[in-house]
Amino acid sequence: MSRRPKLIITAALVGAEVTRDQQPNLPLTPEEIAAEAVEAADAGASVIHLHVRDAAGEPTQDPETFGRTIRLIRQSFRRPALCPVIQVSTGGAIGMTAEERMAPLTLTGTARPEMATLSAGSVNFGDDVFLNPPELIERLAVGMRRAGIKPEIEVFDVGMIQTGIELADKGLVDPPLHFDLVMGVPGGIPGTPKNLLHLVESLPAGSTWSVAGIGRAELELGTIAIILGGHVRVGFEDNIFYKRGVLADSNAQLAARIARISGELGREVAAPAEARRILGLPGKD
Ligand code: KMH
Ligand code: ZN
Repeated sequence: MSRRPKLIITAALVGAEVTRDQQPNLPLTPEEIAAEAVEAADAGASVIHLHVRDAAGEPTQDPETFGRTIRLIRQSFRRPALCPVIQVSTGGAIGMTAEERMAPLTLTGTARPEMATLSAGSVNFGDDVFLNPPELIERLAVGMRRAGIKPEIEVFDVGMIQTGIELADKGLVDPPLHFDLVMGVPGGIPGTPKNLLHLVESLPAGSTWSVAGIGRAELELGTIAIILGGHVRVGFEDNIFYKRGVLADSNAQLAARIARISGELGREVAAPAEARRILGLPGKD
């Protein structure tokens, strides 16, 4: 038990699918997203999984909007080391082109992300299909490698772990690999404890992982991940409720609950500098 690393909490603040009608506290503008990121960080989040929206509140991969949001987040911290790891989405929204999805990888300077998501396969996504053909996966991996951005390999079903391993075998992704086990998407692997154990046992040795349980699986699987020594993603992208029938007040409220449970289970929460160490990212001053 004592060998468990500190817990990395990732806050997935906004996503691409959730609307204000469903969750009135959903942050949409760069200012709102940045404020939500700061609050989530105060509650224990050391990684921010970032999507952005356009002026109409629709998902966009516009690099300027990403850049503005990232700078606003970073400016809110006294020192870069205190700012959470910024992880941009290259999943974007269903139907986006490869070019749109690649766009946040072009950010440089103070807007350069440290991580990006890399979805490792296609999956039915409710009534839609989230398309990730092999050529696109490799293109995204190469783009991240060139930009020095660490991929978080998004796993929506068990075969996608093998795809991540093959990317590493081809030299397109550098070990140690980091996986995010997204569980409970309608069409993907169901969010059950048994399935989580199967995914974790299927990971290559030496990798790090987090779980992103959709809906009520967020709390249940997050708690199991704390016990197993994994890491946890929370936030409105995956779950808008605090409990059955009760909407969450904020992403920070969801992060704070996981931090609290982790503390009760004897596992400290990682600060951003510790998260960078655990994930093998370069440190910041
Ligand atoms: N919005 C989903 C279709 C990611 O961020 O990389 C894809 C997604 C995954 O959210
Ligand atoms: Zn996402």
